[in-house]
Amino acid sequence: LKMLPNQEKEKAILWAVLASNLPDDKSSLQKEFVKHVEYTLAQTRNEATNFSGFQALSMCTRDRLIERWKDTSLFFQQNQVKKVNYLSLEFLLGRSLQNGLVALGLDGKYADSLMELGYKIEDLYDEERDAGLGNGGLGRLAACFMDSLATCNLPGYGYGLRYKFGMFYQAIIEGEQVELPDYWLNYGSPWEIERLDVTYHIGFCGKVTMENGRHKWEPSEQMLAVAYDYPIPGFKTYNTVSIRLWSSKPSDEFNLESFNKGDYLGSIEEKQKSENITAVLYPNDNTMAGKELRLKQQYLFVSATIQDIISQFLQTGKDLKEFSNSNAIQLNDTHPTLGIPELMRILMDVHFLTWDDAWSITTKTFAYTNHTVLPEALERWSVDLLTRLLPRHIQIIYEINERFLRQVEKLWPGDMEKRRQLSIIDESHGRTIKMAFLAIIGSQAVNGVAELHSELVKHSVFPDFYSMWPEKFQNKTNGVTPRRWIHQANPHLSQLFTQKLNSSRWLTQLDMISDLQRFVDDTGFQKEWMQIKKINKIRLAKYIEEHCQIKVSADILFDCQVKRFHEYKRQLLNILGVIHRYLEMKSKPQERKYPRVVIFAGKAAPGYYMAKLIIKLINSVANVINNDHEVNNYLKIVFIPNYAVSNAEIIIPASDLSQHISTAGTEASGTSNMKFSMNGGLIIGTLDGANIEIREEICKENMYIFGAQTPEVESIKKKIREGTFTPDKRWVQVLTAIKEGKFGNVKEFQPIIDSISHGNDHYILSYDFPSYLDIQQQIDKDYYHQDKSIWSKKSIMASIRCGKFSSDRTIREYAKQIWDIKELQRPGPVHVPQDI
Ligand code: 4GP
Repeated sequence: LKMLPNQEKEKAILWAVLASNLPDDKSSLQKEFVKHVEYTLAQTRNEATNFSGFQALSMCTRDRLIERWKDTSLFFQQNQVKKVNYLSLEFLLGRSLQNGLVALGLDGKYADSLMELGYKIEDLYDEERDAGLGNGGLGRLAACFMDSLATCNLPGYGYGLRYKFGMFYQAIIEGEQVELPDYWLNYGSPWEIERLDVTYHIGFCGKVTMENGRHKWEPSEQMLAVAYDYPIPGFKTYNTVSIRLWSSKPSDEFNLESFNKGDYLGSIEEKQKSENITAVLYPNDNTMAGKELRLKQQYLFVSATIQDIISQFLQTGKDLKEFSNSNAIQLNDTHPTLGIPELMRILMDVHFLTWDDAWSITTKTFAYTNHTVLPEALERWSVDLLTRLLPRHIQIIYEINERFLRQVEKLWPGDMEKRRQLSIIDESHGRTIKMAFLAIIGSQAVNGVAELHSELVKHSVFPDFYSMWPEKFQNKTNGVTPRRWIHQANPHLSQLFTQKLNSSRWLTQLDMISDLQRFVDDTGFQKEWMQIKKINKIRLAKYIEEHCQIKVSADILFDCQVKRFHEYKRQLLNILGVIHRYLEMKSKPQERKYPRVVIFAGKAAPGYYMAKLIIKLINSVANVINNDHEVNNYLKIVFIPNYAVSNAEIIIPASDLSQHISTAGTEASGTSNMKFSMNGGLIIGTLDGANIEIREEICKENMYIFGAQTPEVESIKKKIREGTFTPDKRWVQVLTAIKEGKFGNVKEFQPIIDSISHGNDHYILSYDFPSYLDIQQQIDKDYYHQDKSIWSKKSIMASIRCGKFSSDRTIREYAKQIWDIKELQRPGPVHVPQDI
């Protein structure tokens, strides 16, 4: 300031005073709130509902977040830090109000202030609709990462798409999944800041010409991408970052052809089509949807994002050759891989860099995270489609491939088979582009999301790439944010941690909770621990009664399997186990002694026939068991509809046991396993994904492991295929019960039976079934042991040894080992010094 001329100095001071420090005494909080009700919503006290209360409180919160966010961005700019740009087609954010208030440290104050105005803050929280801009694990991981970036004071921004229709709403009608559109933006989102000043042109189709020896792409379709910013607050820090989501809009350009034809309405229709591009989230998890619109989404996304990153970079006045010293770009799976040829195109065709310079920048900038080994999820796009939509990009991809294959030739001279296997272009069934290959070739780092998965990525999925570039391959075990998944979801547990540790620092240093191990044998502590579990179970029982009209007792074991429906996740194994339990209880009354409620929740992709049929089977079995008066005090089955972030926050803290039972080697990591464990829910699981690392941390006696291990799976499959494996008789009994029609229409469930009989059982359910049942028996005995401390101790250990699974740990590893970015904390609000 001292350097500025007087007039400028005065202006700067005035701005600083006006812009900083919203007061947070009770009366100011109330004033702000009422002001938003009156002036933003144009409502009076009498009109204001809980929903308006939610809107007004969100706007109060948002004002404060914006202040922090702008200060943080400016601070990062001034310090010229390197930042990460996290590109993800999914951000499963859930609700933001409570999270925002907690981060501001204002949740308690606002609760009091609003109470006086006649509102209960929890009721306002409940008015918020989930932002469901993601399918499952991958999208929720991105949301946890944003929370951790902000909290760890790391310079980073998320980029994504602003879908008008998020993840569909799942209703269960007559036992079947019905998908209803999620019009989440109909009531507006209080969190978004529309940036009409931040728009980019996006082109499609057209032709490529040469001009002065350079390529020039003249797209025949044009549209705009408009930015919407969502502030993401850090916890216990002033730092606030953001996610920038793009929305497609028609551009102002005229289409002269339709104008000439006098086709006015036709030209409007054309323009309208561009709005559709970001209209809907594709509801597929772990599978690719090969639709043209999806490819357009991907390109619009990366084009707007790369243009934005470059434009911000150029504002610093630096030379483009410095680009990768200022920016890292992380690809959350292959969905944003077109960013690689897009950066190449812009560097070469717009900024006239040579191929070598552009390639050197690109490959220093990008890094790729793989989230699945399932072949059906590995993206491939048809060469024809790409050639039509993105004629310049296909040229660049060919060139990348040519140059890469020359390297292959050097390493494996004359080996045509290697060349064929490693080519980005797959010629085997129609010509397709293997996006993962492009991502690996264009990236400086490639990582899996749990140790086992990263090993599979190296040795089974991309072995030749690993042998070419072993140094590129890394592991980054996933994590989850304890702010949402403990503090917000389980307030009583959070309080207990804070009270016993004498500090709330554990919320940003989760490792600290392992100190609580000194209480593990303390019966007072155990009681308190189990009391909290009970409170959470009562809350869930209430939710179940409201949403499923089923009464469950909070005194019995709550067993949850909540996740996307997929054959590899084996919800089918679970329900077959339930049928076995039921048959036992029916035929042997003495077996009616270990009561349990088995809870399912999760969505199936609308086009995934088997997954939907498994949902139907679960509901049919539930219908029979829940209505069987002989056993229904001992066994209940509940299917909670519309699994989403907000009801996960109720389900997870209430579980005694949760199931993570994928076929070994199929679940890349899993993240709900971490959430359940942190909240004191024991895991029944296979040695798959992050289960393995959880077991290492919490010790094997605190986890129920069963089933085949990854190296055995192939030979087991072979035996099953060849008919040399004989299943257990309990397996045969269960299948017979279904075939006899005990659970509804036999014909209807025949495809399920077929999928696990006649040598078909691809996910080896029949093999793992006996060990699954055996370990379930052990669980019953442990849970209902007369020595209650047996279970309490396991539950405590499962939670307090989970420090490793904070996403803060994960994000710091990415920051250090992949992105090379440094923590930088923005000091709190600047008080304007008196002497200026
Ligand atoms: C998921 C994986 O299935 C899950 O194991 C992992 O925890 C999660 O990503 C985050 O890394 N994959 C997907 C997907 O959601 O669509 O591939």
